[in-house]
Amino acid sequence: MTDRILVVGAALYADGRLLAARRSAPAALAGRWELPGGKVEPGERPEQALVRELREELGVEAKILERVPGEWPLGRAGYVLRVWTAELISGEAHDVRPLEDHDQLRWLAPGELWDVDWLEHDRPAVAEAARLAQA
Ligand code: 9L3
Ligand code: MG
Repeated sequence: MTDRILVVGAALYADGRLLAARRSAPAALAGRWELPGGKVEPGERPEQALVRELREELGVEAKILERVPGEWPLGRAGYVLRVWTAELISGEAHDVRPLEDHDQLRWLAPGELWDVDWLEHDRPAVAEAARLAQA
C-alpha cells in the first residue's frame, strides 16, 4: 500500500453553529453532508491545507483553532480524516456561499447537528467536535 493520504476537515463555527456542506460531487458522495476540507498537498502543513481548502471551497478566511481528537479512516484505501475546529476571521456566516464541490450550506445549532445526512466517516468527527465545543 502507498503512503496514506491525509484529508483535513474543518468544524467551522460561527455564533455557536457548526457549518455543514452538502457535496455536489463525485456522484457517489453527492447529496451527503460533510465538514468542508480536502486533501493535504505535498509540502503543505495540514493547517495550511485547511485554510486553503476553506478559501477555495467557501471563499472565507478562517482561523484554525484546535485539533479535534481522533482520526477517521475514509472509505478509500489509505485516506484518513483529521479535523480541526475553526472560526471565521472575516465576514458573516450568512454571507458564506459554496464556490465549488458543494451545492448547499447549513449552519447547525447544537440541537440540529443530526438533521443532515452526514457522510458516514464524518459522523464520529462531528460528535467529537460537538463534545469539544461543549467543554
Ligand atoms: N472526505 C470525507 N469527509 C470530509 C472531507 C473534507 C473529505 N469531511 C472524503 C471525500 C473524498 C476525499 O475525502 O473521497 C477527498 O476529499 P475532497 O478533496 O474531494 O474534498
Ligand atoms: Mg473538499
